[in-house]
Amino acid sequence: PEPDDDGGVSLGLPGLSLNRRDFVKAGVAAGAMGAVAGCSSLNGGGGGQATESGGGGVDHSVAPGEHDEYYGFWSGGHSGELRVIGIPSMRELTRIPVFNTDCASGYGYTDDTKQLLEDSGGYSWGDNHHPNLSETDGDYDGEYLYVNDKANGRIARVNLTYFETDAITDVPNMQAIHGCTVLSPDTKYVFGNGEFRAPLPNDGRDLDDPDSYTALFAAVDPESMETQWQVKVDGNLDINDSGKEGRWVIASAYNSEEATSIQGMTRDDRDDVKAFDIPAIEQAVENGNYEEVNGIPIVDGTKESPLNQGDRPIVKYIPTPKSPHCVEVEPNGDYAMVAGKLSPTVTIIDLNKLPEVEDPADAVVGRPRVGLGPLHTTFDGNGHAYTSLFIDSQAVKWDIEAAVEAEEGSEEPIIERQDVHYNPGHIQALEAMTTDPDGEWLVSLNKLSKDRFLPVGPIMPDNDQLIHIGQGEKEMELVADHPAYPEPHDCVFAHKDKIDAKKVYDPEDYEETYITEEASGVERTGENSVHVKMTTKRSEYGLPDFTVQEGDEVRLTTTNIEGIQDIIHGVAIPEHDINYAVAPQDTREVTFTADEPGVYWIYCTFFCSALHLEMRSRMLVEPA
Ligand code: CUK
Ligand code: CUA
Repeated sequence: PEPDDDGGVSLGLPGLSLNRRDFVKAGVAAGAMGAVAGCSSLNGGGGGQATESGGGGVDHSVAPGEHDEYYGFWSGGHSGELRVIGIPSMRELTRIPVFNTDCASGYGYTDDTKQLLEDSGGYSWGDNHHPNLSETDGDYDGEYLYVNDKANGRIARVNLTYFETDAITDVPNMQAIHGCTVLSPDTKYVFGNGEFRAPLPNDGRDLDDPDSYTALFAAVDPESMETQWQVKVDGNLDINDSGKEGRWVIASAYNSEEATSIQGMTRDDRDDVKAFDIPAIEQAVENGNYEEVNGIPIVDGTKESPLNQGDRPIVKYIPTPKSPHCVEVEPNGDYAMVAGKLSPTVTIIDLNKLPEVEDPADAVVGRPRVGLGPLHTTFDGNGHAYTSLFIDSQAVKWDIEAAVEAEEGSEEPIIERQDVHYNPGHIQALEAMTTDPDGEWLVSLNKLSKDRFLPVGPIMPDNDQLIHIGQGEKEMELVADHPAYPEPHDCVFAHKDKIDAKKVYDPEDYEETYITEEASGVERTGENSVHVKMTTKRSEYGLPDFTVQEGDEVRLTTTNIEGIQDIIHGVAIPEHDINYAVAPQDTREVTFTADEPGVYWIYCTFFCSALHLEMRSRMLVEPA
């Protein structure tokens, strides 16, 4: 695109020109977001091109044998998994399968993990976007991570003692959960934003009657993972974040038109961000002001609801420019930042004013103009916000108080612009979601990598860029490119001292029967079922062989009796689609049918010792 006369961006399409001084008209902008994705971009500061070189003065390397300072938890998008990446090295430390199956660990193959996926809907994939760490007193407590599944309306919990998914809940009445956040300062709830509007219940009624579709906001108990209540609202919900005082959860929203097509969804000029007053909603539930659908109390939070007419509405509707994207609450909990997406501004909502103002629009206290396509904002804890610009391909640093002081639409609060690679989505700084962020490093999660890496065929990696920001007093400096398999959306960082990962399982933490060497053996449990128990250690299985009958249902229980960290054994059974890992002191089970007579060599998939290849057992299946 070439700059046009007003310093806007011509998109090379008749009649399409974005004037940076005005809010972008919705219909035009919807096309513009599509049209300029991946194109070079322009801005007042002289070009949002991906920089040619990275890796300036700041060293982010971590020497061999040294540890990173921070854990980074990356969502894996539609890969269904999470990735754990060390900061600042950007080394991938592990992956945590969540909504997908994973043959390296056996997640989705062992009985318990297979059951977990089956009980939450039996889907083979999910689309996770927003990882959240559990909090106590506004700080990460290292207990759990919660993440949404946009595809199937689920929320999963990852246990950070063992770095494994231990619960997935399929939230009733909701098709797509996009925004996901925990209540701060203490994780009393995990909240999910229902993005897609649908009939309630969605059982075949009102198929083509979009006026009767509903979007829901859900509160899930972080321990039981049961849905406690839901709130019905107008428009689609997008992303959410919690204030710091346990009262407000702010959710961005689009499609106030409640249309079903892009033309309809972009007809009007405004949308309404929702501010959920959590204690007021709890009170409504307690007072019985709800209807129950599929066992869940649903409170009416639509604009016209009686619950929104009194002195304390349960949901406040705050007008913003059309189709905003993310909401992030800054560390002090005073302001929520709503990135404009189609508008080149960030709308600042004063959470302290929210309870007082009669007209929720009066809680808007600032609207700095940051550039084209603002999507996400993060914080360094020293009064600065950093907003990603999808279209300009920049990370923009701005002063929060200056933005509140400045006139609406002013560029004055802008301190600095850092060009990043094409089309950043989320942007995240160290511990930015706590009340005390650490600054220092910021990651820009860019959607495209184009020519930044060796070509690997048409499906290219994303490009996550590491940017040094110091404590916010320094200039931003692009330090590293990091390819990412499709498709991370967001990440969250915790200091290493806040996570206490165990290196060996504690059998007490699990209910499974621990198998000792003496207990190894085969027990017939029915006419067509056997229970095979065996241990693993270097370099043998507790049973050198075992015999079952053709057609038997075989329950195979395996305990790794090693007490030493990092000695993992695998149990692979050819032609039975079975392979799983058993970590030290862990017990895992698989159940399968031995339906073909023959000899099957069970072998270990982890290279565990010099005699790893010899670590075998034989399953002998006798013909019926
Ligand atoms: S969304 Cu993907 S870039 Cu799901 Cu947080 Cu904004
Ligand atoms: Cu056990 Cu290889």
